[in-house]
Amino acid sequence: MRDLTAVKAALKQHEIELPSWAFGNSGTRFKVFGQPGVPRTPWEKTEDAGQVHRFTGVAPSMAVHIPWDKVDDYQALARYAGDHGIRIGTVNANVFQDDDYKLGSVCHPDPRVRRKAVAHLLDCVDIMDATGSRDLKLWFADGTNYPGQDDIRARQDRLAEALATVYDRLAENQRMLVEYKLFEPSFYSTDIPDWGTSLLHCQALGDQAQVVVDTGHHAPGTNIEFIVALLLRAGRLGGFDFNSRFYADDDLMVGAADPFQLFRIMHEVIRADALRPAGGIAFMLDQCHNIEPKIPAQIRSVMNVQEATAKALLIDADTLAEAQRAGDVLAANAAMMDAYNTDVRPLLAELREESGLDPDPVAAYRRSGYPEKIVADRVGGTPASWGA
Ligand code: RM4
Ligand code: MN
Repeated sequence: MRDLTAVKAALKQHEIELPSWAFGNSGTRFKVFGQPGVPRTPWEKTEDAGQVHRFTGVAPSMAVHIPWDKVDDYQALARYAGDHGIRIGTVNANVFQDDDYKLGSVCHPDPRVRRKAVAHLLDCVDIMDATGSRDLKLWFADGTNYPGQDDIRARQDRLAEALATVYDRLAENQRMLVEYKLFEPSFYSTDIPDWGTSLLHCQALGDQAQVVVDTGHHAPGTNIEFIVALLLRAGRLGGFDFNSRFYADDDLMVGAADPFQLFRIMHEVIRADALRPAGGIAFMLDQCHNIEPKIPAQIRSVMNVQEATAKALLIDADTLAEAQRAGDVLAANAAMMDAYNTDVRPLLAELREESGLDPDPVAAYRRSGYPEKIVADRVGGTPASWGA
């Protein structure tokens, strides 16, 4: 068992980034069920993200998605975030929701469409300059549905060229996070389907290009912590998009489907001493709350990450290493399981009280009056939605 003061200190500095889109309405391709009180603007999303930070104390930034969060004045948005106790985090580019992108964006066979996509990515870097954001997150819906539809190698060449153009535009303190996803919306070939493809591109670009691991973007049964360990070892893990999956890219609350997997991932992060902000890992949520209320779902998600992290911090590293050296399979596994089976909720409640927070963030939010206030205030206008 590790020193509890050290465990608490590590948890206090662990930061989790919220996605602006989690506060808007979302659904499947079958139906979006609207909820009352949903933000209509990026400003209102910022207010809601501020609430999550207010009750958890560890979610001081909100990622934006462009153009969903398009505003006239990004410096003003950054100031507004500051007024609500948070900052604007990662800028997510969106080159998948325009008719032009039917056959892809940066990999599209038509150079005109590629230029348009690259121009958007460069605009996103301008936004980063205005908001003071460190990271540009790139996820491409590019791929093909049918064998022969396009040339796989040529698409990689186009991708490399576009990435290099954007990489050259980054300032020294800015990074490019390259995300991968196994399939969807393309079903035959995806241009960045896995961490290997992402890593190859990042290595060709330079140190400011890093891989981002979205936990929902793998085949069932994939050992994600192995990928995390390898990327950390190579100094190429830029961050996470945390969420849970049962089947595909479900975007459910992190730690809901497989809290043990989250624990194993956090163990690799801690093993690499990458939990602290200086470790350079962006711990982001990438989720949609289709049927559950959004702000408490974000609070719950942050708590789920904290719980998995606390358990991983409780692993007795010396006992584990000793058992591994001795080849004692059962003792090594027991060192992991003892930590995992510890109820860390009292420890986290104590930690929150020490930081002047309510020990039960969801209950405190429910009592705060904010849920009723947004329902009463946010009448009229168009509720924000995934894709708007
Ligand atoms: C993608 C990917 C991106 C996210 C969008 C909404 O599947 O996970 O990170 O921004 O969805
Ligand atoms: Mn993602």
